Amino acid sequence: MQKVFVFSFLAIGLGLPSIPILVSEGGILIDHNDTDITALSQETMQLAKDTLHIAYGHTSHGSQLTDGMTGLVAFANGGGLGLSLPTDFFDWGYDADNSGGGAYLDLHDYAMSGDVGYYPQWVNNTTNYLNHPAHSDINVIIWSWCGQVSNKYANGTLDSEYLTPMSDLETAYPHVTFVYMTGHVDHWDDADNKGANQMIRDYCAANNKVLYDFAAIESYDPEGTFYEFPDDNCDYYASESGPKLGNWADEWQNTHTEGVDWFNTSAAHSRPLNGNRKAYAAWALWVAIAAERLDADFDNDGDIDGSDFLTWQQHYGLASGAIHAQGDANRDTAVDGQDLTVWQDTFGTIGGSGISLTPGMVPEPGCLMLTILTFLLISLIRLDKNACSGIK
Ligand SMILES: [Ca+2]
Ligand SMILES: [Ca+2]
Ligand SMILES: [Ca+2]
Ligand SMILES: [Ca+2]
Repeated sequence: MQKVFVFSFLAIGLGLPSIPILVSEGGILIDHNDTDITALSQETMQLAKDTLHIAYGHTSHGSQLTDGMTGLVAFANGGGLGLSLPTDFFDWGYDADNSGGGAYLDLHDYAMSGDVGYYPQWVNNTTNYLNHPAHSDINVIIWSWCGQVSNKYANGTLDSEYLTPMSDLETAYPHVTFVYMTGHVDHWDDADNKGANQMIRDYCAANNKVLYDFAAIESYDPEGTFYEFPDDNCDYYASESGPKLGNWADEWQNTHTEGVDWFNTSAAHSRPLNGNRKAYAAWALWVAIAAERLDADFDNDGDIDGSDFLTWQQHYGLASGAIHAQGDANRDTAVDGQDLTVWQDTFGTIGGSGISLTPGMVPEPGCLMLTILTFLLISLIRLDKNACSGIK
């Protein structure tokens, strides 16, 4: 095993991956600016399929993401938006035993009953789910709102029944990425709805959280036009109490070609185009999470260098219970060759985001070679130790 590992390390190329820059200091924001599915590379989407195991709890509004993701499969197969990917590339489903091997995105839909509006049920459902041995592979938890976000804001419980419990779960399950969401837009309770969603945005920005901004996605049409007073079905109004002016999704769909520019899909309480955009943003979310989870900046000082390598080396061989700061780059709770691959692929980059250093900042090739030689020496010593223990 050890020999195979050493040679496979030598076989690894030195090229940097082309991961899009969606990550900053551990935080991820997915909103209306992340609704161009053609901007996501096959390589980065495949990384999400290869590495993410997602559990999703939601009711009707939240199904816009998954229904849209289902419709996207055939739309892409038909070359919609000019997409040219392998057949069924966007396929997804619950891969209970992970035998799919990345052939489709492992997403357990309705994994936890109810939605995030029901406290403390959603917290208990999350812990019960994650504590079940059959779900030990789950590394992404995502919850959607129905319509309760405005009431919680009005009642002053949005923090105690949502933000704080989410943060507590992150502390309790450090190997899991938790996705925050804003609630759907609500023209009929405009002030509380805007207040609630802004409170969630501010909290996520201040604390480097992962946010899927559901409300922002339905406040803009595909041209980027902002609608200040929209409703969840894409109607837009002149003001909080003013007349209805139109429906941005219907208007866009009617001036564009179905099957080419957009696809028909179920989108609960809304229009197909809203479900399309929820699906595109969901894939941007999976890509960003997968990129962020592959992080070899173990000492969290903003770069990936020899110091991070030494961290990995010191904890190499931990088979379970490892944390990121011990060299677990892919957060599978083990420190092994896969983590070294992440370190090696992102060596000389800032924070694992795929942002390359400027030429003058790139470490000398000799520095990298020295590190590799150090690694080989360590490996040979380990080989020797293993051989001795094997003889005994
Ligand atoms: Ca699975
Ligand atoms: Ca570092
Ligand atoms: Ca450093
Ligand atoms: Ca690992």
